[in-house]
Amino acid sequence: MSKIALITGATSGIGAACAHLFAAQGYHLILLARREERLTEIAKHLEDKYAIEVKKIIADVRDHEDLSYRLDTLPASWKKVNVLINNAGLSQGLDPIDKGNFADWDTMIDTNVKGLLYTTKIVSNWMVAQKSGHIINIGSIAGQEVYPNGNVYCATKHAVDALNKSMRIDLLPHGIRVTAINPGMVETEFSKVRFKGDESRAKKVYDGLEPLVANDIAEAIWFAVSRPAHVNINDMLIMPTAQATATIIDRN
Ligand code: NDP
Ligand code: 8X3
Repeated sequence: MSKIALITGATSGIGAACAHLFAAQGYHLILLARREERLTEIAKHLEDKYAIEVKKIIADVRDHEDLSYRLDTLPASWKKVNVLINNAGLSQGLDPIDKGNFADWDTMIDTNVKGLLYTTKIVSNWMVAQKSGHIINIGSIAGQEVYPNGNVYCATKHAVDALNKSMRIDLLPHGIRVTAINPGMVETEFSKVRFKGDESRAKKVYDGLEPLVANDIAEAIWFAVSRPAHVNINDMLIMPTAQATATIIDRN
């Protein structure tokens, strides 16, 4: 069997772009997300276009029992995962700490931190057994800086940065590569999700600048993955040219 990539959050944005790019490179894919119809559509399109095989996992990364069950019951040949892309994640709301919403905080922490941990624990066991693999953790500029009202989302991405560094240490004896990819503004469904479906507020985030597109990040991930086996890219911070920091943006 050729190489296998497992991508979480594959129904949209960066995860969907990675699915396309890795399929084009001949990888078989395990695609994971909650929206079944979309995942089925993407899987079928990639199988038809690239003559690869796709396993769909309809799952919520927050539910570790269900996640473990679905991943553990994959056939043994599908557990020979070469690349795990820990991409599923989201922001909910943009409020000062005193106005924050408990449910939003739980959703972000449970998805961005705990979901990433659950997936990593399961898949890194497979990688340890085969003594190889590459884990890509999608962090953010929000994991390098904080910005007004970003509080809990920024905290989750700082946690991803810490976990990326920790994984690199813990998995070192097993020949597993670990890379954080930290994007600035990428126009995906991210802002629509953050503002809970408010499309006009989401659109304003990208007003007057050329943001990154999901494929820019997929290409950076592919660069890291396609280095020779003795090379590990520890992290990459990738910004739109018009964005210097989380908050310093050149808008026309
Ligand atoms: P999108 O909203 O376009 O995609 C998010 C993906 O995550 C979807 O496929 C969604 O699928 C999946 N997802 C969300 N929650 C869960 C869950 N509980 N279980 C399984 N899958 C889930 O956003 P992006 O592509 O922009 O986001 C991808 C990653 O990139 C995130 O970690 C985000 O924090 C990070 N990022 C984004 C930036 C940006 O500006 N866009 C910048 C820096 C980092 P479904 O709803 O079907 O489950
Ligand atoms: C997403 C980028 O700047 O909205 O991680 O936090 S930002």
